[in-house]
Amino acid sequence: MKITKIATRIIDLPFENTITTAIHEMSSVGCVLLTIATDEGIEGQSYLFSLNSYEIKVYKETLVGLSSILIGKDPQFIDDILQDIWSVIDQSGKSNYAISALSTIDTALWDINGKASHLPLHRLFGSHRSKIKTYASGGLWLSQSIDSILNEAQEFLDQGFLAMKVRIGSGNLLSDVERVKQLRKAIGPEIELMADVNQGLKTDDAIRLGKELEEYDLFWLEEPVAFSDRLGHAKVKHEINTPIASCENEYSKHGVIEMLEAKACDIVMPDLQRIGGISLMREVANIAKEYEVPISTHIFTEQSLCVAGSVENCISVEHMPWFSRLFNEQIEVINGHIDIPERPGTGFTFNKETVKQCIIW
Ligand code: SMN
Ligand code: MG
Repeated sequence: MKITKIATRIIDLPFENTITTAIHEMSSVGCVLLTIATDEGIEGQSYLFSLNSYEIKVYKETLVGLSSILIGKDPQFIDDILQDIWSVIDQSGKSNYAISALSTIDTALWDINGKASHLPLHRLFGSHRSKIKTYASGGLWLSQSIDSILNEAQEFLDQGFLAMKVRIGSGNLLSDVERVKQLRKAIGPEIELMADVNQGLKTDDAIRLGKELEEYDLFWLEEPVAFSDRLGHAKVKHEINTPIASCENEYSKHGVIEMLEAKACDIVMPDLQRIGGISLMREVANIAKEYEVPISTHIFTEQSLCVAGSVENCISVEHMPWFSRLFNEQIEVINGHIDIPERPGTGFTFNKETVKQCIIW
């Protein structure tokens, strides 16, 4: 098999409302879609996204540039191809754009390999489970009022979720605690509740907040301080009884290893686009396993399911509905779980209508 053609398109998926976290303000996600075509008619598909519009063309050009390495190569020699890309990236200093492009190529190559073997990727890798726990993450934003998050929490329960994540880290301790307190009261003790600080606090304030939140039995407290502050994470973890989740902002396995060595988190949250695609997400899961630390995948719900289905220590996938209209196949949440798709490759293919409606370049 030979790779014959690379196609990229930029689309923008608008949100109904502008939403915020401690550090983000978002009204849409810009995506670069990648399709890798082969002489056997098998196509691999994947995407990357940007939370702001000004970077999206940088991502696209980086992806186009690095993808040109693929032309004429056999996609089944996936490791060799990735090594070629790594050697280019290594020389130019491993920018986050380049790693995102590599990640996207990796995922599309695995998609081809799954389809060529007529296997869903979790079966190609070796299956660990046929369904995985998920939690509602497309809501409970910092920009919403308490009434609005309480209504949304009820909607999540009605949709079949048994876990959900609220954004805090506003800088106002009382208001953060009130959000969690009201939510816990509304959803009851059985539903898992996580809170994401999105790096919004300094260590002492994060410890203070974490202690105040202990009585609301959070399943985890996420990114309490700057992602690169290993020591700060470790101090918060040491001082509070709630597990700490982090690593969504790590662009290499070495960053994750540093976090694990520093005993800085209890749950590793690899992000498909940042960590190096399916290959590196699986590798990082296995590294975390050596430290007896579980993973929970970050955003990229659809395309992370094959990892969740094939590594032993994955406890959940984040349910982020932003990209669902991009795909022909839809995820269903049943009793708080998602079935790992049994379709070949990643199991998700781009919906032509959505692409046509949302294309910007
Ligand atoms: C998050 C990251 C990026 C955009 C929105 C929300 C958040 C998460 O950190 O973990 O979902
Ligand atoms: Mg987060």
